[in-house]
Amino acid sequence: MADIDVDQRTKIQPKVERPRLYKVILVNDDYTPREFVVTVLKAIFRMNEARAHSVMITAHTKGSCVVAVYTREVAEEKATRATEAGRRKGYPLLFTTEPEE
Ligand code: TYC
Repeated sequence: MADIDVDQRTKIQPKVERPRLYKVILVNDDYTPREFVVTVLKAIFRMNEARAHSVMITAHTKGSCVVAVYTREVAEEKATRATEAGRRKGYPLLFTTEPEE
């Protein structure tokens, strides 16, 4: 067991990378009712009415808006659930994800 002479006082500190985070982005369209967008933001992203309304209006006026930032799995799961909520009602509502810089 004494093959390798390792100095026990030398602590190797491997660099621990933080998991990359992903933005969920709300994309504007001309058909989904504003109130429905607000309802989805409240239900899936746990926003209050004022915050959900503000995010919806930003997407409406600028074309898109960052909703929140999560680990990749959570971001993709929430974006998919939110997009499907619109699809079930026949709306083209779209949430996408993209990695943070
Ligand atoms: N533009 C839509 C309308 O005027 C409302 C809307 C806002 C839709 C934001 C999608 O991401 C969106 N009814």
